[in-house]
Amino acid sequence: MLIVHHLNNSRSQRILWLLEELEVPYQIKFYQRRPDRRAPKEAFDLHPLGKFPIITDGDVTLAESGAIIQYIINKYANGRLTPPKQGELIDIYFTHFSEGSLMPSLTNRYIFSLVPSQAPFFLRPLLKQLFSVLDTKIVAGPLNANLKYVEDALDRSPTGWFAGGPNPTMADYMMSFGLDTVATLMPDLLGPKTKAWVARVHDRPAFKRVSAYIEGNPRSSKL
Ligand SMILES: N[C@@H](CCC(=O)N[C@@H](CS)C(=O)NCC(=O)O)C(=O)O
Repeated sequence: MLIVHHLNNSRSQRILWLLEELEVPYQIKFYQRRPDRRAPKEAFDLHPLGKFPIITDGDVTLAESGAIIQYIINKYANGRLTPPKQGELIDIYFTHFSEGSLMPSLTNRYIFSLVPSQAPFFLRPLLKQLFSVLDTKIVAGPLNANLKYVEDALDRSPTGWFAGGPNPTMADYMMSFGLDTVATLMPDLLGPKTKAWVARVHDRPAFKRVSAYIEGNPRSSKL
C-alpha cells in the first residue's frame, strides 16, 4: 500500500488532498518538526535529502511533491484529472510555478524574518529593522508580483480552478500549500479571486477529511 510520510504543517498536505480526492487507499506516517522547524533525522533514513513529502509505494520511494503528484496522477487517476484542452498549458505552467516561483518567494520572506530572531539578543532590534528594509527592497516585489499574476490567472478562469475545468487539476494541488500559507499568515496579500479559490479548496470534502485527520492526529502514526 502507498505510504505518505507526512511532516506536520508541510507540503505533504498537497499529496494527502490528492489521494483523498482520488480515493486511493493509503497509509500515513506522521513526523514532527524539531523545535528549529527542521525535519527530524529519520527523514534521512527515507531519502538522502531528508525533505518531506516522501512516499513509498511498493519498490518506489519518491520525494519532491511535484514528482509525487505527477506519479500518483499517472498511476491512479485513470484520466480523472485531465484538464480541458484549452487549460492544458495553464495546468503545466502553474504546476511548475508553484515550486519554481511562488514557494521561493515565500521562503525568502520566511528566511528574512527568521534571521533576526536567530541572532544574539542584543543584535535583534537592529537586525529586525535591517531585514524589514531588505524585505521591502528584495522580497516584497517578486512576492506581490507572483500573487498578482495568480489573481489575474484565476480571474480569467471560467470555473475558478487554474485550468478552467469543473474540478481541481494538478496545478490546483500544487498551488494549494503556498496559497493556503499566504491566506493564513498574510491574507491581505491575496486578491478576491485567490481568496475565493482558497475557500473553494477548503470546502472540498476531501480537503476537509485531510484537515480533520491531521488536526486529530498531530503526533500519532497509523503505522
Ligand atoms: N521542492 C520540495 C521542497 C521540500 C521541502 O522543503 N520540504 C519541507 C517541508 S514543506 C521540509 O522537509 N522541511 C524540513 C527541512 O528542510 O528540514 C518539494 O516540493 O517537495
